[in-house]
Amino acid sequence: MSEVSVPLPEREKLTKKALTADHPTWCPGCGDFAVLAAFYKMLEKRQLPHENIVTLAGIGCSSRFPYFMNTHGAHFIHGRAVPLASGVSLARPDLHIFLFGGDGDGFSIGGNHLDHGARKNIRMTYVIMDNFVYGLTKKQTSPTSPIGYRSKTDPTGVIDHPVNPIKKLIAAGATFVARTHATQINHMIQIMERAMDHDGFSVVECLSECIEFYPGAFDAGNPRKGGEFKVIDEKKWDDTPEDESRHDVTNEIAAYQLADIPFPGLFGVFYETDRPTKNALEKKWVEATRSKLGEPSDLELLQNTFDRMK
Ligand SMILES: Cc1ncc(C[n+]2csc(CCOP(=O)(O)OP(=O)(O)O)c2C)c(N)n1
Ligand code: SF4
Ligand SMILES: [Mg+2]
Repeated sequence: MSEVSVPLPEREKLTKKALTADHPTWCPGCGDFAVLAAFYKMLEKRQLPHENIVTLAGIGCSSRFPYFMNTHGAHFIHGRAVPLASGVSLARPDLHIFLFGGDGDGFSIGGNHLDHGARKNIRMTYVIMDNFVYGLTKKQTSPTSPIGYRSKTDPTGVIDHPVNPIKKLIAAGATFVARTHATQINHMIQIMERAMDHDGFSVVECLSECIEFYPGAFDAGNPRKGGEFKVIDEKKWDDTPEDESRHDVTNEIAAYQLADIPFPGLFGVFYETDRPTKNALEKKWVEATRSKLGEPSDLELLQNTFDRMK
């Protein structure tokens, strides 16, 4: 009998409309709207298979992100987006895993998970929407709140030294570390795209203003508000004398030095390196073990495990 080939239906174009779920519930003027808009635009540009996109988050205003995306997704436990994403990424390497969340979610309660996801270099793209405050719970000090900021937990002004997200992420072992600003839409798209293309744990700190509890926090990095948006001048490797002074993104020490420039600092890619992902290492190990055992099926492996417990 001859085989009948059934033509696959034409794939529909991935549009903002197709990607949109609920209408965002953020306060009017919140920087998070722009991050969402940049993400829509990046996905429209790249036309990833719709069914392969996963959007995950912890808890916070920024972490409401997955509600507004018509993709696979979950709004998970506060600070636990990285462990959840690690499981999804390792089990389904064919999917694009995107994480969105806040400075509190990422650097406070989730700080330890962030460190371990980074050092294991598990493939995912994490956008930390940093507003220097806990927005959802109405104005507590966050790990990135600057000294002097008056919050409900520091009514006389913050006295604790804030986290430097870029230095923390590089030290933790993240293999792609970048910074952008929610008022710079093209820069956000460009950086998210590069982060997505990186094979490993990629993190983007995106300054995203909380208009309600920290208005004006990032004006110093916004030219429309009299600030300056200074982009990292990356090496082009073009053998020109001016290239000497440009930033080599693989140079960890140079990346720390750039990250030490006082606020509003620089924007762009600080650090990028190639290191085997846990996804690749684990795959190799699983394949070697399967081969040693005579290529059992998943069911046989499960059955053997249960049999050993008897
Ligand atoms: C285990 C646990 N502790 C505390 C909270 C309360 N809580 C919810 S969101 C949040 C912080 C949110 O701040 P951030 O991550 O910066 O997000 P933003 O709202 O600023 O976007 C806190 C403390 C919680 N939901 N669960
Ligand atoms: S409280 Fe702040 S972070 Fe939360 S939605 Fe409103 S403006 Fe955005
Ligand atoms: Mg916050």
